[in-house]
Amino acid sequence: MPNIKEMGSSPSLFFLNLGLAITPGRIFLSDRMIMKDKLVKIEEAAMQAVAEVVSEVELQQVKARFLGRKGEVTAIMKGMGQLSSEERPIIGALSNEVKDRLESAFSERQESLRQAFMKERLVTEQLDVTLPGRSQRQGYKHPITQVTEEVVEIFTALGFGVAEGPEVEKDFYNFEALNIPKDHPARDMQDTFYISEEVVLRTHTSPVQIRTMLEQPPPVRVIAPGTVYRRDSDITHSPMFHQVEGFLVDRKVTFGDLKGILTTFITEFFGQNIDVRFRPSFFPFTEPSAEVDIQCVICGGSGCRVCKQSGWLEILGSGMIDPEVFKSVDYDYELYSGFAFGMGIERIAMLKYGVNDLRLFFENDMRFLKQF
Ligand code: 2NL
Repeated sequence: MPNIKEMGSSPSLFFLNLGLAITPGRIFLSDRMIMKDKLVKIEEAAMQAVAEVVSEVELQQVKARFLGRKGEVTAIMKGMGQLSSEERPIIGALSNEVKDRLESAFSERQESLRQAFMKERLVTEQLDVTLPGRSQRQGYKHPITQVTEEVVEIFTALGFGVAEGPEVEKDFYNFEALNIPKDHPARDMQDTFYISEEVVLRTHTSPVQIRTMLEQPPPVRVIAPGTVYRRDSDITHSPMFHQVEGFLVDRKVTFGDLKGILTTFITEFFGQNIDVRFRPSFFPFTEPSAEVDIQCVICGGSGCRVCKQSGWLEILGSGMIDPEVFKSVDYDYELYSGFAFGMGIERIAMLKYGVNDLRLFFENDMRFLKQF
């Protein structure tokens, strides 16, 4: 911007339209000419900038640079107050023309950018609606979950409820209330994960049933599926595995009821034609106790490696609940009787599906898991 004040209040009065003034010793461009020249240059620069922008954002920046509040054209217009009254309308008209031309150049460019953008989108966002769909890989429930759910379904159909409880359990619920004496090998540090002297990782889901009996009076029939822990690890043992236990307490419950319920469960789970036998056994929490075998699902009973030539496979433990257990939960053992049973999910899953290595259930190899 020319310094107008330096040139006197109205120097251009003496100038010709040529825009040149001849004063002794110096040639001045008139203010008008300087302004006009500047406007021409600004317009040229703006037009070029408009032509060069490649996006609407850039265009807005260019617009701000020339027509914005602090823009170059705006500055000229603001500076007009200092022009003479003759010059002001001329420069004023000129700058308005420049401003109008720039504004239309901006909107034209804006429109052309927008159209170019839309054209590009039509190309880049092309969608072939005739392409075949991309198939989503199907997820599966883990076989242990599937088998647990199947067992739960069979027992709920027989009128059993389902109970759950903590995996970190007090010694009382896991051992003491189940008539497992202090010197019993199951309590050994070698066999049980101890959190503290009084707290263990549950070694079976029986503590859930103890908690159930402490909470509700007979009649009661409940199963307790869940994760359990034992310090054991080889081809047939995992330190973490799964169990379903169950029990039923009422008046006049007999060993016949136990046999009926468990035989029903086994034939539902393994098939109607399977042979079942009850074999005397011992558990601290049941008396009498029985282990339940099924005819070997591998050889059909003729004898093989899996059944160790016996023709039979052990699949669950059971028995009539020991009166000592009833004492711990304050059930009247003169009035009530009941049976209980427990089975390992991995074991019955292996037998049902012919899996020969327990560890396959914990390796999460999709080639194995996909087969269920
Ligand atoms: C097995 C044997 C069994 C039980 C679990 C039980 C629970 C209570 C009271 C009495 Cl609260 N008994 N449970 C009874 C007999 C056998 O499991 O071989 N499990 C894998």
